[in-house]
Amino acid sequence: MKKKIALISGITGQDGSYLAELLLKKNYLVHGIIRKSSSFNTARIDHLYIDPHYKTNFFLHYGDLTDSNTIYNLIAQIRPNEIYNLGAQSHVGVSFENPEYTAEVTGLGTLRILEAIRFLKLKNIKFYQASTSELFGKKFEKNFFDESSSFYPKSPYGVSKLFSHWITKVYRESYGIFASTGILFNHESPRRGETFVTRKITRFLARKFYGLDKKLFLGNLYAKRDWGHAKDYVEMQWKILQQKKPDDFIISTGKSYSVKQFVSEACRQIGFKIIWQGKGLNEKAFIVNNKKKENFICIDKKYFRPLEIDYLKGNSKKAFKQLKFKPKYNFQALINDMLLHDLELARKESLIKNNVK
Ligand code: NAP
Ligand code: G4F
Repeated sequence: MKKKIALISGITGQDGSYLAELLLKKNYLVHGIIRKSSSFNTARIDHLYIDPHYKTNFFLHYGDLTDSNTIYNLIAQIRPNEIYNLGAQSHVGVSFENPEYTAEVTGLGTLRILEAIRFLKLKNIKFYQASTSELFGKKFEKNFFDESSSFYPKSPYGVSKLFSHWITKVYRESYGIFASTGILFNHESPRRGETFVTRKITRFLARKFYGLDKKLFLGNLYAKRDWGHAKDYVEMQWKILQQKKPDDFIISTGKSYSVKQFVSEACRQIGFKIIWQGKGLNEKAFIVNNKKKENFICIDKKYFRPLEIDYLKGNSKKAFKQLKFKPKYNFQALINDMLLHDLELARKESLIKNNVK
């Protein structure tokens, strides 16, 4: 039987790497778009790479979502059955600093792919757009967000994603393209970028455990997020494209925790006894050891955003039913997976440091 061909933008990212693994296991030929960089940016997918001089199902191509010609040429040449558009400037905080670039990549990048599909008249192609809970921003009538909730993005990133979300629907309805979206709530993993808050916390705590770091500076401790595991969520990205009809799906756990709760749970798991003291910018966390208190977490206002989404909780009833979505990781198991990984990294780092001394 002919193998299915998938093209993934953002293959070097957290989700791209897990999705590539999943599709290879399902016997796909997997093509990924990577950006030229002066240093290697392929750490998350290096284990999948085989020199194309030998037999492989995994192929990488240089390209960029800002470069229409390359996107068009790659799609024309590869003729994929499924395209997963995961590429994005995906950091909400950074989008306030680089708004125009974020709109170019995270917004217009999607249009460039859809235009290529339209021009090439690739009728049987299926397109997945990585939409986000950052489309929502305001609690309206319910205390959760589902497929019928109103959008209210609160960052250049959120607005760029809203453009991508709607343009995907417009191309579906205007040209009959099989174009679907997954409105995914926050999902994390040991492969999460180190400037996102969860990984920043687990990486710091693990390094602290081995005496490699002293203090962590955070922003808003009271923002609440619905945190799932990336491994669970990429499976849904694939399932969304296996449906008979293109559609939009919320993917979330239905539980919401604050950043502060994430810190407290991670400390509990690693064995740090902590107390919180103070308020606002003076709020601090201390490790308590034999009646001694060591301050190890402080607030730095530079990590606050000009505008913040205070609360996110999803309702994935539709995905539970239609996609048979059943997340394997809850909040505690997610933190455990991240901590175990980061403890091992820190252990190796401390061995190297001590051997060098
Ligand atoms: P990520 O780790 O930040 O990965 C982003 C990917 O996009 C990387 O491979 C990056 O390449 C690539 N990229 C950035 N700019 C590009 C450009 N100009 N042209 C081509 N590729 C470019 O993000 P993620 O967490 O895997 O998320 C995957 C997608 O889901 C993103 O679109 C994100 O916005 C969306 N999303 C994520 C979450 C979440 O909680 N993780 C939730 C909802 C939606 P480099 O490696 O070279 O930087
Ligand atoms: O980890 P974050 O940067 O993720 P955020 O902003 O929720 O965005 C992530 O999830 C979205 C889905 O909802 C994706 F679409 C997006 O691509 C990305 O993957 O921040 C989480 C919360 C925020 O409220 C932030 O203000 O943590 C708060 N926070 C507090 N201190 C911090 C920090 N965020 C970061 N990055 N760094 C801090 O020191």
